[in-house]
Amino acid sequence: MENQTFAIIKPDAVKNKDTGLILDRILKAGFHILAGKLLHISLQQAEGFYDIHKGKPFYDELIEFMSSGQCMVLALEKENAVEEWRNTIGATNPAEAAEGTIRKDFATNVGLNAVHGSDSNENAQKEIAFFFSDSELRGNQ
Ligand code: IDP
Ligand code: MG
Repeated sequence: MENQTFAIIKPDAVKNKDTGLILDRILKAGFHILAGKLLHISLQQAEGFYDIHKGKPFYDELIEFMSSGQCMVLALEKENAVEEWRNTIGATNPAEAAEGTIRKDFATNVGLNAVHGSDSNENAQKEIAFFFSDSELRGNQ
């Protein structure tokens, strides 16, 4: 589906009490929140979710960070959602993120970078299915 993407408000942002401000950015940017919940994922879940990064130098640090505290997972809807959300969050490294992006305003560094965004429609669907059940994704229908 081209109108859906998957987002995470990462543990750094939740700890910093930025959840509300980031949800506000999401809504003001025109996304509809189809589903969302606060979770504290296990190391094993983080490994499964970030399987594509296995072997990279930052992998161990990444999965430890992602399982270090609560995060908020979100299924978002908007036309051209994947690209729109990537534009809203900005570059992976906040030092390179454009003005007004979520990472520019809330991230600490390239690892602790406040939010996740899917990189393709295919991965968006996989990531949504990783965290949400059918009933959680039913919305108002
Ligand atoms: P993305 O989140 O912008 O799609 P990816 O390259 O897919 O970036 O990396 C996934 C996550 O891994 C990043 O969001 C960040 O938390 C972490 N990460 C990426 N590159 C580095 C790095 O060089 N050092 C530490 N952590 C990194
Ligand atoms: Mg990525």
